[in-house]
Amino acid sequence: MKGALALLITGGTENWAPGRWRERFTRVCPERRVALIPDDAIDPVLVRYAAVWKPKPGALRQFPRLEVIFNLGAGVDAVVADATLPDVPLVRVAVDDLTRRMTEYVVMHVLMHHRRQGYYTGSQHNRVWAPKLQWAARDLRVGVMGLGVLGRDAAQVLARIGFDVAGWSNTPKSVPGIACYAGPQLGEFLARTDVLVCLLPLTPQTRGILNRKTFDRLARDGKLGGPVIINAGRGGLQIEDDILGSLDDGTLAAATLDVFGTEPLPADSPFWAHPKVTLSPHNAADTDPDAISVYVAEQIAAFERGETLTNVVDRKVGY
Ligand code: NDP
Ligand code: OXD
Repeated sequence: MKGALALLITGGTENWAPGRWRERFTRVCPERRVALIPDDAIDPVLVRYAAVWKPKPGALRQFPRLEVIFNLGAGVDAVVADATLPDVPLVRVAVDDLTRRMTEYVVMHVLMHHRRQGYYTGSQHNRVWAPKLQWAARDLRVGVMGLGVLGRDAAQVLARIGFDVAGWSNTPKSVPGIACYAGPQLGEFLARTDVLVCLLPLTPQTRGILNRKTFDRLARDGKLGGPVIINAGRGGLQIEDDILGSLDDGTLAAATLDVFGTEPLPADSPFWAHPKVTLSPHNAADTDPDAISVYVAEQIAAFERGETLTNVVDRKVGY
């Protein structure tokens, strides 16, 4: 029997129901023991691989012969925050299935702002036939923070639709059709942005980057009557009081938020009923057990053949 795979999944949502993941992994790894921790009893010495989503801090220390940790999502902030994380390669998710789901979300919300769908939904509700002048996609400047696996695809699809798209990353990039900015060019990037899409990872450098100072630097001469933000990265990237204050004083015209500092979003959060906020419950891009279990099984098989793991996280930079 090959090295065992331990699943440590804390989710609390339908998508992260642990039994669902155990069923998929058992199917795609027929030659190895798959144990859902803590439900299934297993000798910890047999465990060589762990597939995790928000594991409890310290939980991976119980496996003395662990060789690889697979994070079942793209963002690893919750895992790298654990100072006791075993010093073995940490692999994150980067698969087409997840990328396409995120691009759908970003494109849908950019289009909703661009085509003023909130206004037309209100008009329908009030039985009002009052079309407004519609500008072209090329007249809207979209700026994507993070030109990684997800940001790059979303930026390219937005550009294909016709938007005037720029991206900002840590290191300089060249992406066809996208105006690329990096590091200290943040100010220039923000100054030409009407819709700011955030697809950054949460690291010590990016924490709180969606703050009032950032919003103040966005373009104010765009078609939407003020800049708009869309955050589908992590809640820790945003200063929530700054978003609310900026919406209320007109610094921001609207916000689409998929992620929050506290999730689930508390029932008394002002975001729920804010007229300028569109929100979703951290499901911009659901992690699909079918696609991801196959991705992990293939990586383990490659690793056991002596090949290099892909999408290994740089623990020093945190993504
Ligand atoms: P990647 O690691 O592929 O890309 C991250 C990008 O951010 C890179 O372009 C990187 O720059 C850039 N970046 C990182 N730090 C900085 C910085 N300090 N300044 C400027 N740019 C920076 O990640 P993914 O695209 O795969 O995922 C992005 C995030 O999306 C995840 O970390 C996760 O938090 C979130 N996510 C949210 C989901 C949801 O449902 N809401 C679902 C999936 C992911 P460089 O290329 O130069 O390194
Ligand atoms: C992820 C997520 O990081 O679902 O993959 O948030």
